[in-house]
Amino acid sequence: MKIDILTLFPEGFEPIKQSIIGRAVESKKIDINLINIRDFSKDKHKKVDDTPYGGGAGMVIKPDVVYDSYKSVYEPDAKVIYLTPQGKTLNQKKVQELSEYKHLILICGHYEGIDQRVIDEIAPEEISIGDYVLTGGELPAMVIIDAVTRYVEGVLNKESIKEESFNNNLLEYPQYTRPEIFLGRKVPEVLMSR
Ligand code: 21W
Repeated sequence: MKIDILTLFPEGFEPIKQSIIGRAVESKKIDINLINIRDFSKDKHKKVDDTPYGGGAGMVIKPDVVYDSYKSVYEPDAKVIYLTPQGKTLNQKKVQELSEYKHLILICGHYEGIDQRVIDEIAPEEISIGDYVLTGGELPAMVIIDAVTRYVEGVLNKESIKEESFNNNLLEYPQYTRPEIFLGRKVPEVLMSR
């Protein structure tokens, strides 16, 4: 799976190059490509945002820089997603659905967001990771990559994915290992005969 990330803060993505995802990247199961939206500014000061029409606080990312960065990675069968607090909340079903694509393009917003016209043009799917306010779409993009990568062939073994089958997971039970007694607390008797 190829994952392109359009962002103004590509440095923020160092953590995903670790652990389970890092291994997936090394074994070429996942190809993560960071695109700095700022590289597509035609402005001599590399300006990418401007004040909002209608007034209000903050700045809005200009549509043309986002569109040009998108065109640099676009392919007809790519799934394009805009990460925004206004999006539909991510769940395990959506994660599984996204894992079926060969190519994801994740667009990270910041400030007060991206001009809606370019979003309407290129990304009909808007996703949030939950009802709380973050500073941008970078952490949400990493959450999606982490969750999706687990389904990509070979990253996790098929058994652990089956065993997990999220419903099952929601009813997860507490786990115990040795020692049998810890700070005076015994492992539940029902588990001791197994
Ligand atoms: C926070 C962007 C607040 C925009 C005026 C009218 C992506 C996120 C984000 C952010 C606003 C996600 C507006 C859970 C999140 C994200 C930064 C304000 C715009 N201003 N999932 N409308 N939480 N956050 N809204 O914050 O980009 S996915």
